[in-house]
Amino acid sequence: MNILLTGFGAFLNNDENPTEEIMKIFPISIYGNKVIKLVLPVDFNNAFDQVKEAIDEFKPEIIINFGLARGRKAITPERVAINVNDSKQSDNVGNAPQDETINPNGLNAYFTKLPLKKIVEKLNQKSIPVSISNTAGTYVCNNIMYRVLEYIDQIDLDAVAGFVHVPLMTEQKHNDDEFTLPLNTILEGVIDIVKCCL
Ligand code: PCA
Repeated sequence: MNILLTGFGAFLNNDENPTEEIMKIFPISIYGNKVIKLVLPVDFNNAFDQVKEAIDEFKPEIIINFGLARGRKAITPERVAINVNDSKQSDNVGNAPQDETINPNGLNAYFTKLPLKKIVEKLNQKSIPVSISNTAGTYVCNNIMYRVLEYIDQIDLDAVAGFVHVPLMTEQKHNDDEFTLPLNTILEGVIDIVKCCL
């Protein structure tokens, strides 16, 4: 089967994005399954295009999108994406939508298709900080989560799909009081998350 994983590039005050680093080092296959890896631009209007192309080409059975949530103290699989674009700060090309919908004709929200409890149990066993998040925010990550779940619903693709936020990585520029995890720990968590979906 094909597995599609995505991360994001740098944005706002984050010079680096651990999810971009994860895409660089994640293996290209896992238990014989092909892994397709993309790094998406932090751009409300264009981030989804590459994901859509990859979904159309590879018809992945697992799709997991990753992003950085600075300030979080754990790896946080998201429960729900809402039909809202609302951001105080601009994306990388200057969009700062206010109280907009992602799709004016779309559903209010989509729930993740990731096995949340199984993921929490598995990462807990390894003592990797993990907790379920009930909001993916209203910035570009929520947008991607919503659009992926909406799209696979529209094309009737039976995929295990969802979004996971990760904390800052220790290797990137951060203040002393900010929570971080070493890149290797984040990688281990991400590998376990993919395994939970197989
Ligand atoms: N995090 C942002 C967008 C890109 C990223 O890695 C977010 O949480 O929306």
